[in-house]
Amino acid sequence: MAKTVYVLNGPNLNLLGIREPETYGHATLADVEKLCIEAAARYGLSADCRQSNHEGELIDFIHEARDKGAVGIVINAGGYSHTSIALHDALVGVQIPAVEVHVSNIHARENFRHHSFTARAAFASLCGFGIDGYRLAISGLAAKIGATAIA
Ligand code: CA2
Repeated sequence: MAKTVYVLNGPNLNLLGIREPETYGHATLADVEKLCIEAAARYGLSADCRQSNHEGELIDFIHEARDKGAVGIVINAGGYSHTSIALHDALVGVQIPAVEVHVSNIHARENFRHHSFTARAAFASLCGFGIDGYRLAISGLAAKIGATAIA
């Protein structure tokens, strides 16, 4: 059975492609999830994609990733990235290699977006690549865990 990467999207990311296209582009969350499934398949991995607007549910997904033996986590915790010590602690606690993604360049935006608690729990962070950041995150994660591209 294929090894699984959890792709977790946080609050308001269900609105991708519906509002604020100047910041987040026109692609929808469904487009992101399709891209992740295809990117993971390239490395013989499966992507289990979840979105929640609730901090506790995101923490439950992280714990579930450990319980199910997931080999990696790609996380865009949305606004919780900048506020949530609890999500940071969950990521540290499960000891699964994680990559943080932001669609926008958080460093070119308001000061309150410049710090990320979840980034501190990730081995790498990507921002500003639009939804392509998720594909890059999966490639980087695959390299980190030694999964090679299928010809
Ligand atoms: O750039 C990102 O991916 C963010 O994680 C998106 C979050 C924001 O709070 C972070 O600072 C950066 C916001 C989620 C998306 O919110 C939307 C709101 C309206 C329309 C589309 C998306």
